[in-house]
Amino acid sequence: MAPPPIDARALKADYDRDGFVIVRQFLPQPAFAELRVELQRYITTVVPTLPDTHAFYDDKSRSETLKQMQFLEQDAYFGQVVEQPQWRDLAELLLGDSPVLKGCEWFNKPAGTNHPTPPHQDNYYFNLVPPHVLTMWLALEDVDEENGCLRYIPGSHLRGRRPHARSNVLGFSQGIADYSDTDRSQEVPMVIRANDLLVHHGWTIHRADPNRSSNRNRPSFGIVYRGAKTVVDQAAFDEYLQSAKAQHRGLGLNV
Ligand SMILES: O=C(O)CCC(=O)C(=O)O
Repeated sequence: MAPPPIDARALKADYDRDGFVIVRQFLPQPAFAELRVELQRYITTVVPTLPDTHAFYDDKSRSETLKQMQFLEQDAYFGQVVEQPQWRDLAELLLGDSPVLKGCEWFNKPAGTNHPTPPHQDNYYFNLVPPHVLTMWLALEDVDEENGCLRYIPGSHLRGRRPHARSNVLGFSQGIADYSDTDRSQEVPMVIRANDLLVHHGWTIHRADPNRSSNRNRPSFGIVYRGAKTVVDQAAFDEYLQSAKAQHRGLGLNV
């Protein structure tokens, strides 16, 4: 079945107001099925050859606990996915600028692991000015509160940067330092189906609980685009990198 047409004007208005949007059944079914097959190919044949910083496990001795992959765009298949108009046109609409690839990732919460996503803002990691950067997060399975859906705070992208501190969660080195009960009361859980797409702004506060289900993984495919007019605040970025490296060393990774 073809995906429903996108109402561009309404989507942009929602994104500007809330700092996130949901696009239901984003990819045509054959493209979605192919993406899942290619991810499985990558996990089976490429991940075993990668350095520690490209693929993170909850427990490296158990391959089923793979929880995050970065730099997927270096693979020929995913390198062409990130160039497809399906993704880039939506990014351009929401950014209001020409999209430049920032990275392509895979996030999982394997069933039976205790892997929370700390509350954070992506642009705390990226340090882009102006903050015209977004993350597209495609659910590869159904996602709900039990298996660790994302939770957004609507409108938080309009209130700028929050203080972050180093977290102990591999893959998410920084979390909001003063996250409060008021913040929690404003969260909206993103309960979505496989092939639904979330897009969030670089300042949108989000987090996720661990996967509390017994047998349902929570894999997702992510692409980050920045606007062509953005530049990196180098001093802030260097500070972030030092902190991320210190975290990796503390967690025993080869960096
Ligand atoms: O998948 C998750 O739990 C976190 C993903 C995330 O934080 C992001 O894509 O910015």
